[in-house]
Amino acid sequence: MPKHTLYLSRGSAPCRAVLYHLSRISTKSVVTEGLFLIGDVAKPTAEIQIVDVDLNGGAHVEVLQGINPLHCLPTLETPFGPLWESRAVMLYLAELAQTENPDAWTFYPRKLYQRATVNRLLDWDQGTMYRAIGEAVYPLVFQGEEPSDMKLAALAKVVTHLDENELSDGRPYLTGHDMTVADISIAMGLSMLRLAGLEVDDVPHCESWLARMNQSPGWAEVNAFAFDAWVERAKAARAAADEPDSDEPPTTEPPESDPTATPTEPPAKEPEPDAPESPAPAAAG
Ligand SMILES: N[C@@H](CCC(=O)N[C@@H](CS)C(=O)NCC(=O)O)C(=O)O
Repeated sequence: MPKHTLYLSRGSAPCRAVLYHLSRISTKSVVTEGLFLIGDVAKPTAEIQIVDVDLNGGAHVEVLQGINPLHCLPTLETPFGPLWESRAVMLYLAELAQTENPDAWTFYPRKLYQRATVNRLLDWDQGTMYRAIGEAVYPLVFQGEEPSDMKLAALAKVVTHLDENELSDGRPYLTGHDMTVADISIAMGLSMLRLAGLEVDDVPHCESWLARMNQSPGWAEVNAFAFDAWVERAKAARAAADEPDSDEPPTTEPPESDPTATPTEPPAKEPEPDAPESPAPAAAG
């Protein structure tokens, strides 16, 4: 049986996207223990084992560095070689599961135009949407730097695009009736706004879609593992910084002893701003 190892940090949005997708396409998944089976439970065709990496120089970081020259998470070790970039990992896992699990087709549809639309949304997410989120959220969470009006405007623009152009006909999911990897990747990215206490106003379709995603089977479980606690710590740090006699910036430090702790530095690979003060490119219309 081909064995795979998925290296991740459970607070990170791209890692949570892969973990959630995996939990939905597996025939058996034990999210907390980090074991996933693809195919027949009695005779699985693939097994995926999760390894929690502490990017602050702790657990398994040297193993990761030996596998992935960029040492970014998530990284999937396959029997054929290593694979990284969360969206590519999700598509690999979708293909892996599809031969055995017909339900897995819905997450990466077979029909030509639907599949191309999922690819379009993932490209837009990687190049535009998550970049705008990261530029507004990461400096605030890690350095206590308030996002500039330009960054907030860029963030509002991408979320408004989703609301007005992708979801305004009331469709339950971005490509229609079924949840795909595009919904998972984009919604997990948007969850990062919770970390910074940021909201975008007047996006009712987007809000209903996000509420639907939040209520999906297993969504809360994946976020509960490390992300929800991180959100609470970030909230407490902001509240402490707002105290009248505090001059501390509201940054958050996950406890060092937490093996699933989220990195205390902004991710090196995502977002990748060209220039600190330039807004994300205009959202695709
Ligand atoms: N575009 C990548 C981004 C991956 C990324 O930036 N991961 C962060 C964790 S959220 C990371 O590994 N940062 C540490 C590093 O790059 O060394 C993806 O979607 O997988």
